[in-house]
Amino acid sequence: MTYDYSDTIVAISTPPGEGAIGVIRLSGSQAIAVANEIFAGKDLTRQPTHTLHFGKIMDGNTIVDEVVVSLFKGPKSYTGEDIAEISCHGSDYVLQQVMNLCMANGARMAKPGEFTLRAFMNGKMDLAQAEAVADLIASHSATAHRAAIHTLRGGFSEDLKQMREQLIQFSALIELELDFSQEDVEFADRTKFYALINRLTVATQQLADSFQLGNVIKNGVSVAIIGRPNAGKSTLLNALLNEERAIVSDIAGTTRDTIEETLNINGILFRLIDTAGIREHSVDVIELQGIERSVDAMNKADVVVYLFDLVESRKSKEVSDEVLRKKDAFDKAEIKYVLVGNKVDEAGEAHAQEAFKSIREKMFFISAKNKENIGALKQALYNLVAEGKIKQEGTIVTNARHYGALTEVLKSLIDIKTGMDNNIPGDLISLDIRRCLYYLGEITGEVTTEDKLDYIFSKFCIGK
Ligand SMILES: Nc1nc2c(ncn2[C@@H]2O[C@H](COP(=O)(O)OP(=O)(O)OP(=O)(O)O)[C@@H](O)[C@H]2O)c(=O)[nH]1
Ligand SMILES: [Mg+2]
Repeated sequence: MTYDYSDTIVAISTPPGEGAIGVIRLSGSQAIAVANEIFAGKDLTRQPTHTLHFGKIMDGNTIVDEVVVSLFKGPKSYTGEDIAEISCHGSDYVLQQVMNLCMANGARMAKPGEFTLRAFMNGKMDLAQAEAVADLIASHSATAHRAAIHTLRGGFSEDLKQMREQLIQFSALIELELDFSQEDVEFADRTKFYALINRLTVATQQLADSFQLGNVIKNGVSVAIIGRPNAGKSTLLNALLNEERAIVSDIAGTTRDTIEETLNINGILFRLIDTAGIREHSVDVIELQGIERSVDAMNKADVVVYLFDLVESRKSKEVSDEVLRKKDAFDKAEIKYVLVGNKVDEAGEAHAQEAFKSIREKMFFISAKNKENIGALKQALYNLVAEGKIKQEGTIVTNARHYGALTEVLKSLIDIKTGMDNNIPGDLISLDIRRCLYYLGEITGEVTTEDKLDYIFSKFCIGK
């Protein structure tokens, strides 16, 4: 696909379904003229930019709707082109009619993300910022929102720009040396260059490291609640959600399939998964399938909540032995986990403290039924993924594409350093510097291809 910006695009920018208002957005050189063709009211082509106009949308002699049209003339608009936004009443039928009229008058239906693509092409924002627009629209929690706004406002781009500029300065000096290679001169101060490469390596590493958290912020943290039948897993899910979501009963094997619900803790989204109780000797086919899914959920989860019944552990030491075995297994497999003893209301705090003395600091004793100590458990889940890592300022990389490019930047920085350690010739170092600059530029879109852009923007919604 090759991009053609001479035409005018149109899309419904509000979500489908009934609403108080629905917005049709037009962008391109003919945007205002097209709106004017179907608008009964003032002559829109003669109105100043950044103004609102009340009038009717007409299909011949038929009134389609009463609307307000907003005008933004390029370059001071979202896309950098002329934009007209028609705010209609939010009926799917009305919006479709207005869309059809716009297309009958010369506008073309926009592709997904095409408004933002045009904004990028017209230099209104770089690629990292454009991608943050999609993240912002998709953000469902405070931290995801904050990360997207930071990138959208150019925070991440600024970090990268500074790195690029410093590197370009040095690269120019080294290339200058190459021009004078006969004379054996050094324009680029190697000590300073070394320090720069070290600084850039640390900064890139920090950005790349933030992706682990960024991924959590963007996609949420999956938490599998596992344990024997009747431990109270479904009761715990309900207590965490504060609603009666899952069926609870004293029949072992109540939950047959996994149930997933989201919970926001301090601005981070957790996906809680209640599973079927795992017992070793089941013969029930459905239960076995449920158990299989539980194990699967556990293996895929970011965090495991291992729940056991303190009443049972008071009866038999076998239960606490199993808890200790699980703990060792989790530690060995480097799985993030919390061990939770349930039914402390019935078993008594004294038993709990005594039976798990050796690993006390790793444990929580709760009553899921009476919602005791649930707040502390929530805080523990939050701490497992976010403690000390979420700051109010600073960039958190949430985009896998950016992370991939940062990894390449890091590799080339290491190559530059190794090259300098081994006194390799300037022209080879210069190659590594260019590779580094290339990947830095790839993030912000200074170097890109149409295929890449197609791929990136195809994931946007239509109308943005
Ligand atoms: N005393 C007491 N009973 C509880 C507590 N939590 C759950 N129960 C009871 O334990 C029984 C089992 O609870 P569920 O939540 O269904 O247990 P589960 O782990 O989901 O069980 P399965 O789905 O069968 O694997 C029910 O009768 C609950 O009322 C608690 O904190 N204290
Ligand atoms: Mg259950």
